[in-house]
Amino acid sequence: MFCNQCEQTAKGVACTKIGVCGKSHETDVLQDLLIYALQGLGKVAQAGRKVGIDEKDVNFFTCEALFTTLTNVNFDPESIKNYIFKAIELREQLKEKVKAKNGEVPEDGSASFNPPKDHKELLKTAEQIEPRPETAKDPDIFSLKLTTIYGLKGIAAYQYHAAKLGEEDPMVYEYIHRALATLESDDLGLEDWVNMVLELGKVNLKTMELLDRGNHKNFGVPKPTEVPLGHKAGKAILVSGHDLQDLYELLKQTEGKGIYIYTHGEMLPAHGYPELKKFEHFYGHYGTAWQNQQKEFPEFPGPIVMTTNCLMPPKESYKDRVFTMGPVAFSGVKHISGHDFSEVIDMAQKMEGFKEDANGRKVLTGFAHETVLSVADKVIEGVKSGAIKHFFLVGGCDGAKPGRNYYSRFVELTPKDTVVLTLGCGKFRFFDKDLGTIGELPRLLDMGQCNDAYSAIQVALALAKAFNVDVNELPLSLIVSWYEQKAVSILLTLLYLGIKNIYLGPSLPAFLSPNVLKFLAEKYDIKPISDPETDLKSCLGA
Ligand code: FSO
Ligand code: SF4
Repeated sequence: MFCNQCEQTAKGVACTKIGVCGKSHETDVLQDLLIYALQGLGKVAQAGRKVGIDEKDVNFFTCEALFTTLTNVNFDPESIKNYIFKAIELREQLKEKVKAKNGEVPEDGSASFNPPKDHKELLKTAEQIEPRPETAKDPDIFSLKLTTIYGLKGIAAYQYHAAKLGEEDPMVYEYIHRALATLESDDLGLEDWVNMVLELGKVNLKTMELLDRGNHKNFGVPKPTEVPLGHKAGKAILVSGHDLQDLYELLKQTEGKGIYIYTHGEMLPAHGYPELKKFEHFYGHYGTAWQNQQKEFPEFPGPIVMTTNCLMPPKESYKDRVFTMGPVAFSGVKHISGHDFSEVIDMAQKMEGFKEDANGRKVLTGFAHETVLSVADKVIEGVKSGAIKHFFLVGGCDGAKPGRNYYSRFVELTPKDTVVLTLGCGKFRFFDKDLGTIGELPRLLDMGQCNDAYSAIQVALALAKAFNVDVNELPLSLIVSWYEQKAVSILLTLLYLGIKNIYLGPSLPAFLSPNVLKFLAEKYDIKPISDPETDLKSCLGA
């Protein structure tokens, strides 16, 4: 196996025997084979577009299948095999439709590839097809191709959620299929691949906008909301991941059943959405972020639903209480089809739940762009009067590796006349810190999930407009933590927007070759984080 798609990759180079995340060799090579099968589907989908065919199920499947290969989503080789064979089935069906319209059907490479049915043969094929640096013709193009694949996984995850909420744009699918179809080509030069990667940032911005619209249309505009970190005596279900629709369906099905619903990890911002918080049994946030699940889940007295990443290999002590959904899977863990939560509800009712109330502290969430911009005049006034000296966006995704306390330390050190915007699971390093307020404005504003980087971008662009300056001239610094491929697509969006001076950590992506890294550092001033004191000083120009 060769996998270097996430920040915790072995030795900062690549996982080659088993994933640090727990992914097996078998799962890894099958995931790469699935990407190859999707390249073929991409080629035929593009041929279809030329004759006016743009199939909804092909588009949605492509996103779900890419999403399933993202870090901490699918550890089940059987499930990945099913995706591979489904990709081939859809590709062949699409070919017939293209032929019927006299379109030209591609048959080269992945477009006519047929995976062997025998498991051993399938694995052998997967091992041969897996992209490896030693067989790459050009290390920089190889690096940009990997960046494209990883960024595509991020876009696909967001588009998957958005599509479920009825928000789609043909340009997103066209890009995904075009990029997939191009991966096999040797015709493109370095500049073409740089452009492909920057276009990815543009498409991801569109995708985050679609998801923002889908979430806000369906569940209302988030409002600042206090979320209890304690629990109530009673039966309990824990929900993790990012999918608000899955949570909504669970809330509907558990209404009046005497079960409290708790969030874990990235589901925390769900508490800010009016259509979700209206459910009285939607109580609070249990535990912290994804990387602590193996410590926190054993103590939770009820079933646990993983709507998306980040799933870690479940310990035996709680494995039978975990349920996966959509693209998430783990061998031997129950998978919910559609939105039928009856087994989860049954289990919650049979279990004891929490014996007594525990009144923990509370945290604030719900500062979406609409909310922050509704007080824009006060914010602008604060900047003009000198009450607000600087904004920091400290967020992104968190990981399990030590050394990530950089972010909590950084936030602790921020001066009292500065505002910290945050999002993603990176915030769990400091989400319960009381930073106080500037006037009525809390100093720590949780804008939501990683996809709500869209909100942060909207706020930054609006401030730049109000002050009539370029976004890079704002008193704003971006301290971005990255872990998996959604963060890759967000980073590319920031680059596409021309945002410079990003402090990136805890380490730089292993899939960027020295030349690509040099190019990014020179063109966009991307800086690796150093220590909080030094970086803070440099942000404040001191
Ligand atoms: Fe985190 Fe995981 Fe949201 Fe990521 S829970 S690490 S960037 O999946 O998606 O912020
Ligand atoms: Fe390693 Fe990350 Fe790939 Fe898992 S996803 S195998 S930890 S690089």
